Amino acid sequence: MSHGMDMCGFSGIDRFDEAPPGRHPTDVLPGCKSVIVVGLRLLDGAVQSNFRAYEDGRQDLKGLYATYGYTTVPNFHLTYACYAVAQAIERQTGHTAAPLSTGPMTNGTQISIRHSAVAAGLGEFGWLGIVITPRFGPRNRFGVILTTAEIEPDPLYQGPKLCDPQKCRICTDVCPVNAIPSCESGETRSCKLGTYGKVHYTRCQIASDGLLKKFGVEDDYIENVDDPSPEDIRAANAKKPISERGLQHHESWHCGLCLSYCPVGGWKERFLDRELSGGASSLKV
Ligand code: B12
Ligand code: SF4
Ligand code: SF4
Repeated sequence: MSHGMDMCGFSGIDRFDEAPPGRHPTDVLPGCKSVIVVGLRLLDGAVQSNFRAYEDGRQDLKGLYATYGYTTVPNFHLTYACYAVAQAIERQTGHTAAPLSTGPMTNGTQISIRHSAVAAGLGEFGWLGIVITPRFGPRNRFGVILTTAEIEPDPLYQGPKLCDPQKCRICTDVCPVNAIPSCESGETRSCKLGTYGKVHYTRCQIASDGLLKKFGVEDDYIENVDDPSPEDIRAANAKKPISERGLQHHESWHCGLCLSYCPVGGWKERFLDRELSGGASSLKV
């Protein structure tokens, strides 16, 4: 927490039984006994730039979300906090500690951070497929440290249920590429840690990576918008001029609308009551 984090939780590796091959904590750090997860809230001031972009037509302001709400600063902030925790563990206990990548800009993926955050008791899966916490809804990002030290685990999140997709379907409705199924469709992913909507990730990339003009880029870079393959996404990203790629290998900050409009975590007080958003009905995309 002294490194600017808002949350921290601990899990034993028994909660990762269902991880796919290669993605279990012990596949990354042999002898791993504990998974530590740190979490960072997103700035309301950064999230609201998505409302400026998609309610007020100010696509030019999206750099604010890209820089302070997504991969640039939050991911590096998490990366440095994970590094500090790992150094402290190795210096003070002699155990091994491996801080993991927090996202694409910090070089790849080792294990599922979403599952780790739920396993460490920080929140539950929201229907939108990412982790929602009582204080910030889905507006948080997480970092993971694996260690051979045995640490007492936190209980799984036991507070009131945060997401009821049968009553709320905001994430499904605001998604501009229909990547989040409706609750009635029965399209889910499920494991012992929870159930959530089966998000169509390559469709999400059409919006997140900004592959169509309506997401504020210069051209329509993709034709197959219904069921793009990972290869279609790669080819579309490769067509973009270097001026549209930002600091990352390719952009992926153009959307985030599901995260921005989810009502959990005081959305009304933070955004509607302060007139930072007119609500999902004001969306123009
Ligand atoms: C690549 C990526 C994307 C890609 C592809 C998504 C995907 N495949 O998950 C795209 C660009 C689409 C994307 C979009 C977004 N992302 Co993203 N993304 C990632 C990243 C870097 C890797 C995901 C991945 O490949 N994981 C590896 C595979 C193995 O894990 P998985 O997909 O989660 O797991 C599946 C299986 O392998 C298996 N599984 C894997 N491990 C385990 C373990 C157990 C115990 C079990 C039971 C099962 C299991 O179950 C899953 C379902 O099949 C993660 C960071 C990370 N390392 O997890 C962030 C991450 C998931 N993204 C994040 C965010 C915020 C977003 C966006 C909101 C960004 C935006 N546009 O503004 C959107 C949300 C879209 C949505 N509604 O889900 C955050 C979520 C934070 C949170 N609150 O939970 C993460 C965790 C980054 C972070 N450091 O915080 N993302
Ligand atoms: S980030 Fe955008 S495109 Fe991706 S699932 Fe969320 S709302 Fe849909
Ligand atoms: S927008 Fe509604 S349905 Fe979607 S995750 Fe948030 S609370 Fe659940």
